[in-house]
Amino acid sequence: MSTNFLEQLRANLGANAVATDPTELQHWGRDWTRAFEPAPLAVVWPRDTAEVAFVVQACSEACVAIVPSGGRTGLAAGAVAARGELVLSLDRLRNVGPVDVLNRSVTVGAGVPNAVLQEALAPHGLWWPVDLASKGSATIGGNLATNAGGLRVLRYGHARNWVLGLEVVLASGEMVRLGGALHKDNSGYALQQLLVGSEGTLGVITAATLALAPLPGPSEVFVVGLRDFDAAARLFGALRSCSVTINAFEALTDLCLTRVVTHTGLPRPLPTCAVYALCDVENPRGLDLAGWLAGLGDLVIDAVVATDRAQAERLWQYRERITESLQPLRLHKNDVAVPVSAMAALAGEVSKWFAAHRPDWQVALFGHVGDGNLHVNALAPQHLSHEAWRAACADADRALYALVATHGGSLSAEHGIGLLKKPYLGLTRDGAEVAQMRAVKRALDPANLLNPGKIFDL
Ligand code: 2HG
Ligand code: ZN
Repeated sequence: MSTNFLEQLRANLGANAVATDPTELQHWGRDWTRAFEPAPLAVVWPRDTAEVAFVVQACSEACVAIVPSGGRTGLAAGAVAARGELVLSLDRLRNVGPVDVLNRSVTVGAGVPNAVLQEALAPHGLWWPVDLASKGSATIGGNLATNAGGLRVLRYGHARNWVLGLEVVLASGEMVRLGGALHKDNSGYALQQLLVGSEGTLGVITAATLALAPLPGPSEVFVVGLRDFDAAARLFGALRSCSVTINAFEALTDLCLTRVVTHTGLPRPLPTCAVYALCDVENPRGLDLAGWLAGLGDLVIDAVVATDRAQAERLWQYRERITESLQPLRLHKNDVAVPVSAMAALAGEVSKWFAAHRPDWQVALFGHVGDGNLHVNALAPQHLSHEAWRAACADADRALYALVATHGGSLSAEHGIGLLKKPYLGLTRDGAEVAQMRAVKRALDPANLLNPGKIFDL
């Protein structure tokens, strides 16, 4: 069957639109997650929405499962094809439509990389305010399918706040438009929002009409050395009551900073502290930030305020480059959310748990303090075998999610569930809620062909 099926795809899309070469399968069958071995049937690169619809319809007729694929920078194995699925890459859907400056909107293909979109918008004084460290590779389709967050959620919210309409190919192969270019539309359900964050399980996003924001004004960036996450939360509270607009408020432990310094060769920005906060603010009333920080007494151990754009960009690198600096190591990631007011307590409890139960592990804590989003990256000790490490991580995950649940939190703030977090979804989502999710999935994809086995099993 699969030979005929692939021949049919080749005959209709062209031989160079379908690959079965093992190297290609390895490359395209996975995202940034390394916990699963890719094993796709093939990879296909349709050129437009009509070709996507053709592929989905062919899959529906042949009962071949599909993994929709964007820039594959995901961290929850949402774009991993480990069970003979067809990888449907949206890479060739790179059209950027005319920018409607008055409506502040643009329609773009799913395969447009985030950074390419921002370059196209900049001459109009606009941007799409979803700002990710992985923006060079991450695509708009992937950003929407995973409801990407990133470094400016505190000010602008998640990707879902910035989508007006979607063009989607449903499991049947039918193409539908959900929403349009309207900033106000209360005529029935906002189905485009159901697709956002659905991790490719409800439909294949082929294009999106995005809402745009004016390019941010000049900002000031500073890094502050602190005692702990509690001090970071207090600093955040103090900054919130000043005359500045906070674009981002991030925190990282010294292990993160040390890894970035080792990996990038950048000099340390400050003498060693336990925790650092990186703050990016618009300062329209010209508050003297260095003076304000000095006035905070022993809350602030040390601080550096960038004096020009180049230094501001350098300071940002200590935060933006954490993931790439940790990536070469054997590590296990978590991405949890609690109310902002519980963030410091959670960070303290997590550190204590690891100190008591995994004293020989190094744990890199960082995250978006202003969003209550803590990233927990545990580094594998050399001596542990792969199996022992995975088992120890699974136990640590349960302990972490139990702590998160006591604060009314979520086991994924922004990376999604994919395959990686699927076993734990019920720990922070109510059973009745997950049952409703399954009902939606069955209604839109009755044969379970779109990214099956991601988020939950049917
Ligand atoms: C970030 O905040 C990303 O930089 C990645 O969400 C987090 O690597 C991680 O764990
Ligand atoms: Zn993050």
